[in-house]
Amino acid sequence: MIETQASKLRQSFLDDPSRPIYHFLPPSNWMNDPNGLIQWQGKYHLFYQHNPDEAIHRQMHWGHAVSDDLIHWDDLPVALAPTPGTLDGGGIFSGCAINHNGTATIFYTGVNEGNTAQVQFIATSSDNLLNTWQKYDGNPIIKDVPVEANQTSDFRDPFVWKEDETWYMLVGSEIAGQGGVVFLYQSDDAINWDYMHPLYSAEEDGLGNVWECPNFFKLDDKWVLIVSISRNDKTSEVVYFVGQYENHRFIPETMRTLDHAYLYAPLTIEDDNGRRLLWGWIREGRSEEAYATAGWAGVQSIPRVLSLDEHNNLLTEPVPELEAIRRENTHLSDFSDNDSFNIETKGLALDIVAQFEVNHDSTITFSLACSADGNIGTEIRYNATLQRLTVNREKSSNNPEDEHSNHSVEHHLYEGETLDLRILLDASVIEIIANKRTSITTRIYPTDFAHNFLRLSGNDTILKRLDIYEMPSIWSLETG
Ligand code: DQQ
Repeated sequence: MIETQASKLRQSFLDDPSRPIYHFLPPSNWMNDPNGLIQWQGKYHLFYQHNPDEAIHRQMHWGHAVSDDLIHWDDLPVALAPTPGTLDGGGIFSGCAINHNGTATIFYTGVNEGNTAQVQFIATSSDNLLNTWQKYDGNPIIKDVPVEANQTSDFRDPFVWKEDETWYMLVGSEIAGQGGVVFLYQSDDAINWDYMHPLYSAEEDGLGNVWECPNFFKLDDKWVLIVSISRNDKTSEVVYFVGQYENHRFIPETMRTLDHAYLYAPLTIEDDNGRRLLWGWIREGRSEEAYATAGWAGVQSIPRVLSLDEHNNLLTEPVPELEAIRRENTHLSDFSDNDSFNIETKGLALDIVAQFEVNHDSTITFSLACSADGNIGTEIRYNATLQRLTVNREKSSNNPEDEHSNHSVEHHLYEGETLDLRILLDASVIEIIANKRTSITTRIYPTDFAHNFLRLSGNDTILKRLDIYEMPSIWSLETG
């Protein structure tokens, strides 16, 4: 019944050219952060910040979907809804899930109706599909913001892990006048929690006001702290620190940006194969009016496998499971030319894998989603002289209300390295990952598109490999 309703809703958006077909998004309405990721009895469960009634960020619930392969998802009923008149009456904000001695347990932030307090809640499920959840009678399990925060309104997004027999929790917050912080708690039973101290905090301005959605985990022989930085000027950024963890204090060695555009509030889990997987919310780049009218907003990234290199770079790669759904392939290798190569494809759903040998004056440009008259198109360009990767969205659509700003970041190649690009284009979504370490995830809203092009220029710029796969819809829907 629920599934039928969900597929009817999905069906109703089939003619919307901006709606992705191989990325996860809810049947309709609003979605933001991934929540409560857990592999339970072999199946991957994705919960997500969701407004089931409209396509705007209001009255947050946890939506729910389940998958066997990380790519195809079945919609399940909304997992958690606010209880009016209680401390989560204003919304169920972000959090995580754990296996607590065989019981699936969710940790989330409850927001009261006046939106003046954020407190930590738990809920448990006793059915195998995690369809139904019971909020714990003794909620909230953590009510007061540590005094040193010097503020009482921002305190959210619990992230829980186990070391030996002890549970630890991070909660994102702000130390007023100083900046973002992640507070550390410990517990023997995952219900009663003792505050310890900040695991880490911003030591200077510029690292944001509130740190949201913390993640903390060991990767190889280092520890990684990911925080989503929210600034009072409404800008935001996801950063990761790599360092050491001693005596329950984090000592960072490096800090870098995880994504240079729209990917926000990521959440990670370790799956049964021991892989650390990351999902991130890809926000909209069109006006609130446009997405509220469209009836849907927000997309999840394709889950990415994380690893570290010897330079403390956090490497991200779309899960290999994505490769199993690839369709027609255009393959080209050892092509070096100053001309442009026209990539003929039927739609706007592509997985592109490209490798180039570059020289000091090489320029490599993909022009995607171009209209037949050439007036519309989005350029992804690597300039080897400047060592910069740029996404030019000035002509991405002809709607001035859409965001048209460019993203431009340094991308240095190490000695002897080729330029390796992975580009996932899916209607309005573009995920670009260069050499696994520079990520630009953005949105475009063309309504008129016919071609894609690749152009190489400069001496000795060589295309080593280009594979362009057309991608199918992950939903079984009937097309007109
Ligand atoms: N989104 C949630 C919060 C989180 C923010 C609310 C990050 O829990 O801090 O929808 O996007």
